[in-house]
Amino acid sequence: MRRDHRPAVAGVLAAAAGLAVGELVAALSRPQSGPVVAVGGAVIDATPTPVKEWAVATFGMWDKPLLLSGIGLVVVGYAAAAGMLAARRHQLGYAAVVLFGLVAAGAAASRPDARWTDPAPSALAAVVAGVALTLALRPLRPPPDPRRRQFLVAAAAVGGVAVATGGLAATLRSTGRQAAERLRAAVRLPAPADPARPLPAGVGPGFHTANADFYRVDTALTVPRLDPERWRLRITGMVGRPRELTFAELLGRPLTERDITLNCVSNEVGGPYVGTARWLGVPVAALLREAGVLAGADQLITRSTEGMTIGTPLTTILDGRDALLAVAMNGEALPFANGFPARMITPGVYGYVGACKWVTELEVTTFAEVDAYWVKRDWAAQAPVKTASRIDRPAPFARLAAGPTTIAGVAWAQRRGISAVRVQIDQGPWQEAELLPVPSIDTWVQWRLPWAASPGSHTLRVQAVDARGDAQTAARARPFPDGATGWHTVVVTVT
Ligand SMILES: Nc1nc2c(c(=O)[nH]1)N[C@H]1C(S)=C(S)[C@@H](COP(=O)(O)O)O[C@H]1N2
Ligand SMILES: [Mo]
Repeated sequence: MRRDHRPAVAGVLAAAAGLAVGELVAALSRPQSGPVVAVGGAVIDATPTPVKEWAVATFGMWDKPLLLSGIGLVVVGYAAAAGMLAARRHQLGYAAVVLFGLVAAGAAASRPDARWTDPAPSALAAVVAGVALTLALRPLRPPPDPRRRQFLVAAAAVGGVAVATGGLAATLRSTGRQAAERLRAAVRLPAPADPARPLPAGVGPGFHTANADFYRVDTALTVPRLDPERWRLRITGMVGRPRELTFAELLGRPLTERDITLNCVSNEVGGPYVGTARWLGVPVAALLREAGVLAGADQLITRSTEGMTIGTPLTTILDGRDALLAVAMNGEALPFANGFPARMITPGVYGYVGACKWVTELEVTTFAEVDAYWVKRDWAAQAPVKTASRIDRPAPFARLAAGPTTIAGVAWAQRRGISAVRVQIDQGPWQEAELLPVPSIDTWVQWRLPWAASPGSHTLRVQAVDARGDAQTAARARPFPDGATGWHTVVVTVT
């Protein structure tokens, strides 16, 4: 007998209809409470650190779309199985649907920023999927119906509901995004009370990373799009005067503007997770001093709207460096992906210990009391940036013509500064590269070295020295737990 695929199809269509209704209700209320995003967020938080590290290293910025596709595949397989079960043993099939609803609702309820209503879209999705499954399977009940038509009609009806509802949910989401973009575009940035130094003459192109090219690393499956009118910043914990600020109050304070390089601890040697921007923001030290930090406190936990916690040593923020609660990046309000309306920027430490995006709370506390998100996952609590350098030109495995050319790249050691960059070609002597001028020790340094390229395969190696005279170590280390080390090496072919 030919195998009957109709129950499996019914299961998949019913799941699609259920999820579409769940996502529609979420789009109307709280987009992040949708079943798919809730489950994805829970998967990200529960993924063991080595797996997460591997995913970021292997897929880069594609990690989130791939995770969502993976969840989609699992749902399709599960729904097909539930459909086949339901066709044979009713109760088992519906138990599978209920289990699915419970898992999604549980994921939504367990998100750090969950509200009590958040499981509702998932619960509704399960109810709709159950009803749709019943409708789609009814024509297949005994006695056997020789005509295929009834099943096709039922399947088309369920599928139609899924497509129409899913389309509506997607439209609502995009309308919401446009409304948010208008609010962001309406932000008027005040002039800085303490402007950045003009860039020194001779700074190369690409010193500032354009906002569109700036790397993005975070755990947020849906980018938070906060309304600046409703946004509040709370200063809490071990302070004498807890307080709450509006966005307008934040913008009304004296603002500082600085060029600062930000990099991710997950960056491999030679990797792309580093960028330099001109940030405008409120000095965090001033905010904390006004609030009155109590004796014994040693950590600032910055908390974001979607539940991230980032822990920064208080000494780091209060030692005179330009730790900013930034509201602008390269002359415009922060892009949503980079933390609108406000984010931390702490020169000299990796992003996961000093650069919380979508910030809503500054909590003064102790390291003994609170482990931040990544510290709970075994990354180091203290993570000053390690001295690093990268060859950008020629690109790895480039083919270039013999003759005079330039080897160029960047090097960084925020808070210490870079005093020298050396390049080695094959087994030759280390050669001193030219350093282009920089505005401060908190940014990367662009470097270049002329090279008379001869035909053949060549290995280029780079090494930086920080301004204290400490050379970048050759020892290869993975990013976990406190940042990669090793010399960036590039192989090129000259013809
Ligand atoms: N809310 C929130 N803030 C966050 C993160 C996050 O996952 N959520 N990731 C941090 C990490 S690991 C880095 S490296 C920087 C990256 O900032 P960017 O995406 O603007 O480049 O943001 C930090 N701030
Ligand atoms: Mo990071």
